[in-house]
Amino acid sequence: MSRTIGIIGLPNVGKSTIFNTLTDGHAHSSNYPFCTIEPNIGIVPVPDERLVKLNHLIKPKEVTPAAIKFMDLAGLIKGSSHGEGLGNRFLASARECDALLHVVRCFEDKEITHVEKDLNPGRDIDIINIELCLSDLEMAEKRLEKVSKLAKTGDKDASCEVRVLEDVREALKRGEMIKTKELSLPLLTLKPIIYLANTGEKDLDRSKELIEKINAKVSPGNSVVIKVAGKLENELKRLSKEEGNEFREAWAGEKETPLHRLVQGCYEALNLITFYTIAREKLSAWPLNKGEEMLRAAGKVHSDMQDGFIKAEVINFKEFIETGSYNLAREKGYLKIVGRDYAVQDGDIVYVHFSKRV
Ligand SMILES: Nc1nc2c(ncn2[C@@H]2O[C@H](COP(=O)(O)OP(=O)(O)OP(=O)(O)O)[C@@H](O)[C@H]2O)c(=O)[nH]1
Ligand SMILES: [Mg+2]
Repeated sequence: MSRTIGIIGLPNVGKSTIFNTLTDGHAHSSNYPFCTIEPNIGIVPVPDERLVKLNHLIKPKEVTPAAIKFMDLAGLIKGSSHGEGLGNRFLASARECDALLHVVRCFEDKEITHVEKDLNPGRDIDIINIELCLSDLEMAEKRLEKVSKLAKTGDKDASCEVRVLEDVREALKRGEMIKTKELSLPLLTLKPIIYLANTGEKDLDRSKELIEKINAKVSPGNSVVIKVAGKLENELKRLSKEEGNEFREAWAGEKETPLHRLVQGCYEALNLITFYTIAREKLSAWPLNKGEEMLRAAGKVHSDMQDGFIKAEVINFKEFIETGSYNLAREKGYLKIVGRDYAVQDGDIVYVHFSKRV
């Protein structure tokens, strides 16, 4: 199952431009606030060097990389949480996402309208975060009203939820992003956020200065900040992949594509690892939450594997590559037989034994 990343930010900050860079898509992008109305959706394969190496070694008939889904949403403005602009529709789509990619304008261009007039990434972030908080506050209050009634009838679970919701309400009123894991509400402020500085194509020093402003805003350990020169990246698509990579490295000292860096950021923010399966000449990569057990991993591949799980064979990518073949790795004692509770590690190559129920 691919994870969905919702692209949010003020109007005209380059969300659709970034979406097109990431997905090779053709979302409409222009100097016109609220240019995007309906969400654009793009599913892209996750760049994965380990998968490339495994493919070289094993030469399967088919290779299936993990996928990630990007949703390019309408711009948010002050008051969106109360229905200004395209507010409510946008917020409903954002709630469906696993993480939010918050695009912040860091490019100077007198020709492109800034809805808040001047370039100020810190202020822009605050505007969006306040809207997220206000929208969540409305949701939390509605829920609180409902569970409070239940709590009055003596329902213990409802009483606990009331206490959690009251704390959440106070935090949201202070404009804080929520970090409690005890709620099942799809709060926007609970979602991991990746900040993307959409930097200009001209002045690198000025871009650095603006990115510093974003770094100062986000709490360390909580969010990931990456920078992408959106317009420039779209222009690089006209070059060959190699030429584009050379240009990017010479210009910004970056070896990896924006998609590559962003996916790394998303995996970090969502706490994801990758495991691999090789079965019936098919090599596949799968995302999994860090710490999840083998039984869950088996279920991601097929529900039959979960229901009839017996045991799994595991070799880690590093050991597989070191020996160069499954059989040699097995001879060297790298193959482990594990049970359903084994915590799957990043890079594990997994073969599940299961009995088919009839
Ligand atoms: N100079 C410059 N212009 C950019 C950059 N990124 C985007 N633009 C321009 O800014 C305008 C708005 O870009 P979009 O990608 O449509 O912005 P958006 O955030 O999707 O806008 P809405 O959908 O209206 O909310 C377009 O004319 C882009 O070409 C950039 O890095 N540099
Ligand atoms: Mg747009």
